[in-house]
Amino acid sequence: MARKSFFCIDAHTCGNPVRLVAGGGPSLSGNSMSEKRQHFLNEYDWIRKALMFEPRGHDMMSGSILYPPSDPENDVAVLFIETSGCLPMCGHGSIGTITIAIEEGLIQPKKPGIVRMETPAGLVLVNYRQEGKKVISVKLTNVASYLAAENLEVACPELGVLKVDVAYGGNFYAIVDPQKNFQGIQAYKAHDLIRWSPVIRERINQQYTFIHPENDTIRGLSHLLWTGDTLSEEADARNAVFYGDKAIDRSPCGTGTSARMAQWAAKGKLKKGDCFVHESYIGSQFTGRVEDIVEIGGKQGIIPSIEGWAKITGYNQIIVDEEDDPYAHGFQV
Ligand code: PYC
Repeated sequence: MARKSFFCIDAHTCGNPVRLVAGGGPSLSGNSMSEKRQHFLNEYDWIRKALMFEPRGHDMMSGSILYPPSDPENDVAVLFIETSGCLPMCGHGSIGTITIAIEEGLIQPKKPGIVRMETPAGLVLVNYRQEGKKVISVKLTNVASYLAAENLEVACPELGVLKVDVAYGGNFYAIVDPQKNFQGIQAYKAHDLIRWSPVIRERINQQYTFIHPENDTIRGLSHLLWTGDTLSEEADARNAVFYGDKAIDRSPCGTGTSARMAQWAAKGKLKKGDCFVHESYIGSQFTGRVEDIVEIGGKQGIIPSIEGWAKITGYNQIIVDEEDDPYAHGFQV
């Protein structure tokens, strides 16, 4: 059938888009969300491209599809779809997805206020708060996060050689802190970061290999987290997270916040129980917390939590007609 229809519920988490595909998603096989992600990537990636890229989406577009959990103890499984691919884990995507799923009655958690959510990166425990029908906050207790490498040197166009740390928080992040050749995000425009980031990402991936110690389908540096001065006094830190080919996260980025907390914990700047308020490029905030210290792949890591909010923006019946529309599967410029 050439004409496909997807019922999507659109939202944003602290400014960044979340498009939950509530109808029309494909059935996937596999014994875990990680295996189902591989099935999707092999056979259905056109759905991601059609719904995320222009003309139906845009550079920042990000979304999810819900599946029944593989373990009946859990409440739901989530596939993340984005302009950058199918992320193992997405923090802002999870906060938006849970907000939509609860407000719209798409899932019925076994215990009100708690969702056990399977993701390709592992189990994420979600606590949400409601006022009436509205979900007012979502807290994710994320997968184990750790600092993978420190002080890697990479040449950045225009800026020169930069030192970066690489940390995992559900995706691998190169963290660029202010230093001799980089003054901090306040000193540059978003389009400068967007111009430099893919070059740095490619150079780091050519020189170094990052593979998750417990799941080798999670590999490669996908995101950059540039840091700089905060806008508000209550924030501990601010970031501009680059993803895909042209996106700067409008939210403080859940997996990026987890990676940065792991970096700070490894450097002794955060300890168990400490909170960490992370500010996005546009000034929206997530509250993070170091919930626990754990071992992962022979390294000391943390279990971070991230709390934020999301708002539903609309209902969207999206048509993808391969026979009628030359841009049915989207395009990138
Ligand atoms: O919130 O984890 C996140 C995320 C990843 C990419 C964009 N946002």
